[in-house]
Parts: sequence; C-alpha cells; structure tokens
Amino acid sequence: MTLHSHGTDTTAGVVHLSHEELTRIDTWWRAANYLTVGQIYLMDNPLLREPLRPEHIKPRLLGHWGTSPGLSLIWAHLNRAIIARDLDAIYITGPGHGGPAIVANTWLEGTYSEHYPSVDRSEAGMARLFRQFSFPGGIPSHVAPEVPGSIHEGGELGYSLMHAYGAVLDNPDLLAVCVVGDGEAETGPLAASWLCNTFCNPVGDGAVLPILHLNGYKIANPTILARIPEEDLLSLMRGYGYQPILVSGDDPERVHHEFAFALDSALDQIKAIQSRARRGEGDARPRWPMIILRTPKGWTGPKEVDGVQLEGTFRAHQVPLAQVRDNPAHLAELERWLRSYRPEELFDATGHPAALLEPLAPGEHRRMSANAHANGGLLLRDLVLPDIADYAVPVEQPGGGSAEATRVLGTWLRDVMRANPDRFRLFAPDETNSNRLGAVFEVTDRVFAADILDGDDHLAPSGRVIEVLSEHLCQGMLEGYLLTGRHGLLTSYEAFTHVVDSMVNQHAKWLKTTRSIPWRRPVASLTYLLSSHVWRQDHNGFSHQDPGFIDHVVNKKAEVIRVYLPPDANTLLSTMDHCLRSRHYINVVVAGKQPQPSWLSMADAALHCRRGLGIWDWAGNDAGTLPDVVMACAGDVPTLETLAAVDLLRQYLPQLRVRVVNVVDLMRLQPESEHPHGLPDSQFDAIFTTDRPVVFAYHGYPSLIHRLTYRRRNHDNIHVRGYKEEGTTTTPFDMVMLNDLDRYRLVIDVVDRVPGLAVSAAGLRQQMTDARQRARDYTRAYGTDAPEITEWMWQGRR
Ligand SMILES: Cc1ncc(C[n+]2csc(CCOP(=O)(O)OP(=O)(O)O)c2C)c(N)n1
Ligand SMILES: [Mg+2]
Repeated sequence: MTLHSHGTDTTAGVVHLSHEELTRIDTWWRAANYLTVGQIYLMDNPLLREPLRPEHIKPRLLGHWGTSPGLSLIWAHLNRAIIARDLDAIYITGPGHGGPAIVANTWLEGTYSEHYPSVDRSEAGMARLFRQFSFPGGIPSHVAPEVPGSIHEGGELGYSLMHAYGAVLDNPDLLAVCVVGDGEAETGPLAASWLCNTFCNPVGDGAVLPILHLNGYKIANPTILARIPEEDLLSLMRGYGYQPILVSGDDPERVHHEFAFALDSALDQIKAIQSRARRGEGDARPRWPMIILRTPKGWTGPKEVDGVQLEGTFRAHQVPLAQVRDNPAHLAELERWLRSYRPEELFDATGHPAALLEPLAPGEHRRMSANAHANGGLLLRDLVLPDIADYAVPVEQPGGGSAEATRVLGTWLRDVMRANPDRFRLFAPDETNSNRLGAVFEVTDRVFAADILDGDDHLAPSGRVIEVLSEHLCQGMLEGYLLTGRHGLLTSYEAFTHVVDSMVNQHAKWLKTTRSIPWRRPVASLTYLLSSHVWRQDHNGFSHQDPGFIDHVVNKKAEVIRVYLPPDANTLLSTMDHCLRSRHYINVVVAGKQPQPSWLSMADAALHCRRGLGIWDWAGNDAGTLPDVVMACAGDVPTLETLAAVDLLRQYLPQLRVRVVNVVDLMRLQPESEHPHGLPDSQFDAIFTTDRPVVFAYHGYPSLIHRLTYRRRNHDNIHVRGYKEEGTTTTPFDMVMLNDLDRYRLVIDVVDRVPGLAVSAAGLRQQMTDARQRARDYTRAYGTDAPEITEWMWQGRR
C-alpha cells in the first residue's frame, strides 16, 4: 500500500490474497450474486437444471440489482477478515434496497434457514427463497427487520452511518461496517453523519468502518461524489477526520486483491487506534480509516440491453431486463447472465452451498447475520433506576410551592447515568442545560473528540452525553444504541423535534414489524423529553412554537406509541421512571422547564400516572353529584390555566358544580378498540359524563383531542382549547391569551356552554372579557405579566 503524503491510502496494483482465498471469496461473491438475481427473477427452476422458460419467471419483476453486487463483494471480504481476526462485526446496509443481496449472504451463512426453516439450504429451499422475495405473502425488498443481522432497513436513505455509530457506543469490541450509498451520501442526515467520529471514544466505544460505495449512480442520475475530482472527495473525507483508502476498478480479480488489502489496512489502523487509546497513549482525535469503493453499478450484470449500456450506469438500478417473460431475447440474456456465475460450482447437487464456501462462513455467533448486537433485545439488561421518591418535590397541599419539573428530573437522571455507566446515554441537540437537565454533568461530560479549550463546559472524550446540533444525529445514534440493546433518552425543543418526523416514522415501522417477528427480542423504548415547549418560548417566539410532533406520532401504530403530558415535577418523575422501564415503544413526554406549581405529592402522582388520567376531587366541587361542567386539562400550562379558571368559577359561581379532570396519558382518551391504553367507554362516560359540557384545555393543536374522542358519547359536548398557531415573542400569559387558552377565556367558555349561565352569568362574562383586556394592556405597558397572573396560587377549598 502507498500512503501518500497527504494522507490517502491507495491500493492500486497490490496482490494480497492467496489463490485459495481469492477463489473462495470470488466463489462466495458469485453465489451471492446468483442468489440475488434468482430472487429478483425466478419462481422456479432455481438451479437452472433445465433451460429457462417464461413460466419460471415471476410475473412482476421487483427489486434492485444495481447496488447488490457491491454489497455482496463487501460481505464476502468481511467474512474472510472476521475469521482471520475473530472480529465481532455487524453490517449496516445504507442502500437497503439491496435486500436480496443481504438475504442471499445470510442464506449462504445458514442463519436465514435457522430462522425460517422452510427456506432451507436445499434446492426446494432455494426455490422458496427466490419465490418469496418481493412476492405477495413473502418478504419485503429491503434489508427489513425480517432479515437476520439487520438493524437498518435502509428504505429511507440517510441514516446508516448514524445507526452504525450508535451501535458501537459502549461496545468496545464491536465493529460496525457501514456501507454508505453514494446517493445516500447526498442526503442531509448522512452528510452530517461523518461528524459522528467526534462522539466515538476509542477507549470505551467500538469502531465504525464506513465504506462509501461509489458505484457512481442513483436511480436516474450520477452521484455528486462520483463526479467531483477524486482529490476533492479525498480531501472532504480527510477534512472530516478520516483516513480514506481508495479501491477502484472493474476487474474482479484485481478488485478482490485491492479490497482485501484495503480492508486489512483499515482493520489494522482501527486496532492500532484502539490499542494506543486503551494504553492511555491515544490522540485526542484519532484519524479513523474509511474505504471508498469505486466499482460499476450493476457490476457483472448485462453489459447492454437493447443496445443501451446497462452495467456501470444508473440503468442498472432496479431490474435490468424488464420483459423477460415476453421477450425471448431478454429471457436468453437472463439465462446467460445467471449461468455466467457458474451455478454448478456454487451449489452441490442438493442445492446446498458448495463445500468450497464453508471456510468463508464465520462461526455460529461471529456470522454478521447472527450477531446478537443486531437483535439487541437479546443483550438488553434492565436499567438500575434510583427510587423516584428520593427525588420528589414535597407537596403539602396542591399548588403549594413551585418547581422546575425538568430540573427535578435532572437530579434523577444524573443518578440514572451514574448507576448505569455502560448502558444509558442522553442525547440532545445542544439543549441539556437549556432544558435544565444540567445535573447530569455532575457525573459525566459531553463527549467530544476535538479541540477542548479552557473555559469549555464539561467537554471530554470520555463523556456520556451526546450533544450535537443535529436532531437527525441525536435520533439516529440513539436508535442505533437502542437497537443494539441499550437505553437512552432524547431531549429536544418541542418545535424542532419535527426535524426527525420522518426518522420517527421509520423507527415506528421497525418497532411495529419486529413485534411480530418471533426471533426478534424487544428493545428499550425510544423516549423523547420535549421541553422548551410551545407555551414557554419567551426568548424565541413564533418559529419555536409548534406542538405538532404529538399529532405526527399518533398516526403511527397504536401499539408502539405513547404520549404523556405530566403537569408537574412529581408526575414527570413518575412518567419518566415508567418510560425508562418500558420496551419497544416510542414515548413522547412533554414537560416544561419553567417554575410551575406542584399539584400532586409523589404518592398521588404515582397513582395518577398509573391511571393515566383522573378526577382531581380536591380541585372540583362536584363530589357525589353530577357536575354541571367538566374542566379537563392535559399539559402543564393548560393545567395551570384550568385550575386558575376553576378558582374563578368557585369564587364567582359557587353553586356551579365543577369537575376537574387531568390527563397525563393522552392515549387514554381513545377507545380501547383503538389503543391498548384506551379507556373503556363506560369509564370514559363516567368521568366525562354523557351530557355535560366539557371544556378541555390541551397543550397542543385542539383537533387532536377531537380525533381521539370522536367516538365517545359525549363528544359533541367536548370543547377544546389549545394552540391555534398564534404566537410571537411575548409573555407567557399573552401567549395563552393569543390562543384563547387563558383562564379568563376558559371561564367564558363555561358561561357560554353551561345551559342557563349565558344570562345569569352575563356579568361574570363581561368581567372576564375586561380582565383579558387589562392583562393584555399590562403586558404592553410593562413588558411583563400582571401580578394577578404571576402571583396567582391555588387557594385550596373555599
Ligand atoms: C430519503 C430517500 N429519498 C429517496 C429515496 C428513493 N431512492 C431509493 S434508491 C435511490 C438511489 C440511491 O442511490 P445510492 O445511495 O447511490 O444507492 P445505490 O447506487 O447503491 O443503489 C433513491 C433516490 C429513498 N429511498 N430515500
Ligand atoms: Mg450509487
């Protein structure tokens, strides 16, 4: 290998493999390619025992050929390295549309048949392997959860490298080999992912080996990285702190030698980095190797179809010969293509992979297709969780005292981090402190493998908090961490969590699908703490005001979605304790960081959270009667405004029977047929009544409450106040007034909705309108909320 002075390893012209190794690797590669083409086209005659006929061909030709030969080449070479070095490795397929290639490799290794015994390694099994692919009732076309060894489906491009980095955190012996498509590399999330090396500590974490698969094309276009000067690409990688190793060519034998050599040098470099660091001699910012593999898209496929070049162009992306059933020339070309892999050398007479291939399949647990890290639930160990009672805010009477809920939570999280130094991580886009979770820095730092200057705050290469200003990276690394059997928490601004809407879709799909795959074990839930929420954006204003992430996640399968709106510090503690114990969900917890009254003692909070919603009888006056109105609330700010409204009602309309209901677990509102947490209709009717007005103050967009409750008997009487996209940089009370969620407006709603009050309480209504005006005028005059608002406290029973 030549190491250029500017830090590029090139492999040109090396001969690295013995003849035997070369033959074995090439045979494996041909076998995987054969099985890939077979999956795309064939539903019978898997070993080509007879000439191909149209009826052997699937009626619908689906799948992606172009990326597949590269993926299989890399897999075959990795197997050699795994065996030679006893590596603990997983394979992450960025271009996940190369599903048939990865399935082929897992079948060659035997793992596929272990999970799916009917698809055994025989001629009949091979026929089923081919038939099932992208076939109704069969398997998906991507590296979906059904594929052993996968933690990354790669359907939505962009997240491979961050998944790989998440997987190796706190797994010092793990190697995550990550194939990045050159098209995928154009996505924003992937482009940011190169930075993840800043969060990889060679002492306590494993290593990622990125392989940029420069096959030159996407679906219909060349890729940018393949068309910029090679030196620019190498400089780009160097700039990101990598040591690029370039392998380029279209002659299989030469590429085999050069790729094997590149892989060996990369693995040597990784080992050297880790050994140095683990001896305490490491560089602050090691230069990790990465490989750039420049080979033709659709390599070894048809060179030309109908006079148009195919191999080495974007036209190789999906199914190269589209009319095989109807066009005899295409059928003949397919047969020639399949036979070019010499199937008679690849499989024995029974259809089992040839004996020659056996030495290239790693031992049982070393197979990338069987690596336990890629079925993280197998390795999952419970968190050691400190008793939340020790962190509780004392609450002698409801509304007494005030606490910053997330700051209280921070003290508990600090001790969660301390008690679980190898399996819990906090991820945040630069907001741990801002979300008032800074107590965690008493026990750890932010991980940072770049220059650290005097005056920096809690930065160290060994830190366990990952802060990077990319919601994508936080989400992706956390997903990788969870899918490999660990636990974590992502805290973010509520509005900007939308940045990962699409990623959370994909993760929810993964969780939904894996629930019904028997050999996949449940993993820890992905929990969001959304603080700095819509109602308290005092510094920022409209751009930061958006509670719609909840609306987004509730579209996903009910069995994997949970949404919690704890109204105070103790309910937040109880909710988080529950979330960090839960498995295989996406938990969205929204809780403010500003000082707020504490409503419930720890014991009451725990009961309230267990129920998910409840009548606050200490706040209402309807005991033993049918209430005239139900004041419902969900979220910390709506709860405050509701209680302040109830206070006014009890003062001005003492005869009015008011019931107060607080909802922590939003999914309780849905019928039980729709969500596992759904309240039975009988209980819903008992709590919300069947005929009384319900004034519901909700944290987010009001339409969601209607969506969740539209089948309930009393739905027509439910009147929801929430965020209606009015906002700016203003005071907290002005914000709730702008959106008609304020206490005065809630009282007006009661007057307008409870039969008879319109006339009898017309005076109160007028007073409330005036109070709003006064409150608004006060903000305009003094720049702050009026004392009657800021100093309001729940007075208890009048
Ligand atoms: C985020 C996203 N956008 C668009 C697509 C549609 N798509 C599927 S494959 C592909 C091209 C991928 O090219 P590349 O990453 O180079 O993979 P390869 O060449 O190895 O097939 C595109 C655009 C997608 N899957 N995900
Ligand atoms: Mg490509």
